[in-house]
Amino acid sequence: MQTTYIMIKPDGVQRGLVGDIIGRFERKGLQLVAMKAVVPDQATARAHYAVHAERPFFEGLISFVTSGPVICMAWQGVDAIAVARRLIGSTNGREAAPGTIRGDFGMDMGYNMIHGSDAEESAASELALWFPEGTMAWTQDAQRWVYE
Ligand code: DAT
Ligand code: MG
Repeated sequence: MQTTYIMIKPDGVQRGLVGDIIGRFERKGLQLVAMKAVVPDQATARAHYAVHAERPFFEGLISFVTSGPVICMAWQGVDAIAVARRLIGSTNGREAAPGTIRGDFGMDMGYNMIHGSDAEESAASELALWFPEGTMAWTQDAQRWVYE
């Protein structure tokens, strides 16, 4: 079992894609173990993207991701990190495969709607950064909740 950090970026929220994106993770069979909406502060955004600090697009990326609400989530499942990256698609929406989130909804490199952790180490550090309060352990059993 793995838990991965997934974040719908400001463009995904602004474009009204939150429900569709979350639905894809739910239908895939991943389990939602944390979720909140926040406007990221500078320090958190810079820590999250620290690996890109020397890249020319870094300042633009920080101003973009701090520009409005994002949806922070933790999703759990077997190989959840790689499974989520495949649902998300490659970085540039114009090249991302149809059927992926970026491939279906995106036309840009920077405005690509969603972040997903790329390895176990980054997932652990991103989850600690965005969810210092921790995630939830719960048993998913849909049929049990159809009738009271
Ligand atoms: P990914 O989000 O697919 O893991 P990444 O970690 O390489 O991609 O980059 C983080 C984000 O930075 C990416 O979602 C969009 C932005 N970005 C990456 N490369 C870029 C570039 N060449 N120009 C502008 N933005 C870029
Ligand atoms: Mg990345």
